[in-house]
Amino acid sequence: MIPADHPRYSSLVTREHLVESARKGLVAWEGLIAHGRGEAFDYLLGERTTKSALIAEKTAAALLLTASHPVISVNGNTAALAAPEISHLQKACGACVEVNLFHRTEKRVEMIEGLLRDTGVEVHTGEAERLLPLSHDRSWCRRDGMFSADVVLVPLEDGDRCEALIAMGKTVIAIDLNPLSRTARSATLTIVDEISRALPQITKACSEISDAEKDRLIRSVDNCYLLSEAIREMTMRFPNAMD
Ligand code: PTJ
Repeated sequence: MIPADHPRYSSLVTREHLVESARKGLVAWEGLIAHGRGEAFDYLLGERTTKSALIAEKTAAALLLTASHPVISVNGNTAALAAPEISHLQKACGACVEVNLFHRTEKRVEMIEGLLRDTGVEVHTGEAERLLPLSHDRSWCRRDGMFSADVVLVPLEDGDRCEALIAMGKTVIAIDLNPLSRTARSATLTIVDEISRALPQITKACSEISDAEKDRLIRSVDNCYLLSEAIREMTMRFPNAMD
């Protein structure tokens, strides 16, 4: 029982939800460790959407809206933390939603697909094949889904699939609170923000940006600049951290 007046109430509720989702088998146990790492970076960010993250979120909307075959990749943590937000984003940008797991079992794939469907997501299913050039189970995907996508949104990713998708010529948008991660550094565009804050911002931008702004944002994508800004936004808080 978490008291509602606890200063870290919402963070504790999220943790309990993830632990419960791991007990059910939807979230991998390793996903709890990944969440802890994310929390640490979010703490440094001040648990807010920064200016540079907002630029990245608008740019992500522009890339998704102008793609010919955009795909949103969903893993256990993403489904547990943000299934309704995935549903809203899919409606706003028309992307295909496909489950792709590192700790893959058929049972987990079915549970995650079930949760997404219950939340209103149109899930891309069908026969998965080992199509991505990876030696682990993230290589499983659908030929007419992620394999043939031009733009892929990968929240809470591990670095090597991101690199593989880039090597395949795809535009990769990562959501990762760690601006130093291999994923963050190898993606075309990285959103350094918490997933449940990032997705609604992308959805909102989908309905707000003009064609001219889309063009401007896409022409000026600079992931190195956005990552260095994210690091600056974290470190500039340090002198005042004890205030
Ligand atoms: O469900 P599965 O089997 O596909 O496994 C999913 C996990 C998350 C376990 C797997 O992808 C993994 O091990 O990921 P990593 O390598 O730990 O990377 C996750 C990244 O996401 C880290 O850099 C974290 O900082 C970041 N992260 C964690 N929680 C959040 C986050 N970024 C945004 N929002 C979060 N809530």
